[in-house]
Amino acid sequence: LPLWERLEQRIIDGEAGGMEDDLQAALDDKSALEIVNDHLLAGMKTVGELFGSGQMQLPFVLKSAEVMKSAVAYLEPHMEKSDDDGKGRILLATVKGDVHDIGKNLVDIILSNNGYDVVNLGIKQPVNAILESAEQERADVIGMSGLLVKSTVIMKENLEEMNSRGISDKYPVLLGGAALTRSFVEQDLADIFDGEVRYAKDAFEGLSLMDAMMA
Ligand code: B1M
Repeated sequence: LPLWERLEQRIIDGEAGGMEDDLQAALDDKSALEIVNDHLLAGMKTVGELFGSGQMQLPFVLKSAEVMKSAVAYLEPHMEKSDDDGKGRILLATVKGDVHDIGKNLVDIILSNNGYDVVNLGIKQPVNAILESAEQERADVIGMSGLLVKSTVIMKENLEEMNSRGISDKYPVLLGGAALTRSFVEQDLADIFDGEVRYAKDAFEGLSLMDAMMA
């Protein structure tokens, strides 16, 4: 296979052997972020389709996810970093009951490389942990990620909890993850939330929304 297809196929096959050589060769022609966006994410998309249609079993999805993570870790030092610093602080978490963190960690990388302080709490974070850390870490924004449909319900509950604690005005909220839609966030959730809640379809929209929220 040609290099670009091979990168994608290695993610689909969960095949780590030879990946670093291919990534290194790819860096001759494309930026690290282009490699992630144009090729590695395409592989993960196929994995999701195969899994969703019953053609791939969970342990193989896990292998693909591990190869994806190590590829991103390999590319990370090659990613462009701005000289900006101290633009604001975001607390990032995958919500309760959800283990998916590849997207959240990409958001972490993009924001960190572009001048934001990121406190990454990790996966399966209950609302109490998120809100307590936001307070302790003096976060400017709370970012929640979730990929399961049930995570969209959890996000709604978390916003309601912020309302009832009277802290919705204190923290603008950024939401992302494949199970969300723009209209669910910008209409349904915006309707029930007393503060500002925004939807980011990808890490780059997350960055521009952070820039807008911190302006
Ligand atoms: Co899971 N999984 N999974 N999985 N998995 C999905 C999400 C699923 C859609 C697959 C499918 O059926 N086609 C499906 C959910 C269905 C649903 O809820 N209706 C699913 C399922 C069912 C499950 C399990 C329940 C399976 C089981 O156990 N039977 C289980 C759930 C466990 C749990 O959470 N409690 C499970 C487990 C796993 C693995 C552990 C094997 C692995 C995760 C490994 C890991 O993350 N460490 C995994 C994977 C890899 C996937 C798919 C295939 C790929 C996800 C991914 O990493 N994509 C996924 C299929 C899919 O998403 N279509 C699937 C790449 C990543 C970069 O994209 O996270 O969307 P994403 O992030 C994007 C944007 O959404 C955005 O930026 C990123 C790009 O720039 N973004 C943000 C994300 N968060 C953001 C936050 C922001 C801003 C932007 O601001 C705060």
